[in-house]
Amino acid sequence: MVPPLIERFRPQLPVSAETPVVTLGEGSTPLLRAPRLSERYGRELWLKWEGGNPTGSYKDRGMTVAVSKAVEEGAQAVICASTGNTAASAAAYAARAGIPALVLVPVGAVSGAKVAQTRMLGATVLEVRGDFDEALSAALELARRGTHVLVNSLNPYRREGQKTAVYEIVEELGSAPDTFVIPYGGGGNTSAYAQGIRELGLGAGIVSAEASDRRHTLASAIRIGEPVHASAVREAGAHVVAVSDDAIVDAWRELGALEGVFCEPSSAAGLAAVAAGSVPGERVVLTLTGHGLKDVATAERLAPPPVQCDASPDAIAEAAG
Ligand code: AN7
Repeated sequence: MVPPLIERFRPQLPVSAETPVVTLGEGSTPLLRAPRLSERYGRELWLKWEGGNPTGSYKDRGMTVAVSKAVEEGAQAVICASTGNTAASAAAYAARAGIPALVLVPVGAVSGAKVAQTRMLGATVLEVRGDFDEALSAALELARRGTHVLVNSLNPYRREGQKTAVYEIVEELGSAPDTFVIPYGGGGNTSAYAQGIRELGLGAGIVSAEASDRRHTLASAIRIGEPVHASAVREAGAHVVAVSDDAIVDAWRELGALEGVFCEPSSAAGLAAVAAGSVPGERVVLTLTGHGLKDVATAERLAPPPVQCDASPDAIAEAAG
């Protein structure tokens, strides 16, 4: 079994022998060569497949640290506002720790699969009449009242856990890539990658790919109007690239059909930035932040439809072209 993230990176994390390790076997995710995409875009592309985490997204890296520290510090419950993935991750790690999770999602704006996942994991899910930014403000205020520990990326332990993706990539490649490319929603992951790069003393750059229509993008995970970490993203020196929904969908299909990796639409924003010619560097790692099964409804809507035919070999051979 791969070691829990906290054990693998113990010296690099703010944990002690007293910290209870709340784990589901996160981290140590695949780093995949992308031969066909490399050919198409004329550089060496790698995919860091974060859909391989226990709840299907990179959030688990930060959540194992945030919930372990919350339990160490005596938390009775955790709270978050979420576009879906933080919700599922918080619910899973809270259940693992035996404490309740309160999850606020903007009503009607989150993938149904993520809400179902979060409900199955035993969290209390409140659909807030408002957008993500308003839900986050409410979560912050409730955390300030002291009843719940906030496990959004404003919790500094989240960044500590998430920076470990950079450690894994560099360890596996044997050196730093020229560029790390990640989607940009609130910017917590950009600031985590910047911290990893700083700690390892690397010269690598970051490209953060955001939706050009932040408030209405079909990539619901990054449907965030006001990124809370915008100033950290600026200070990190990340190169912010805006990509359209059409470009995201094209990139999303390419990742599936050309490399066999079914991610969620938001995760394809980085490849869309590559396709737009906005990513410098010869060796480039694209982090695919979440699994495609996280947003089945969008796949059902946009994937090539199946063709119906009779159950005879001739009819099937003909229909298959
Ligand atoms: C798949 O779950 O904000 O720039 O509440 O789920 O660190 O915000 C999710 C964000 C990229 C953006 N890819 O990362 C939430 C939430 C996926 C995501 C992002 C998210 P940040």
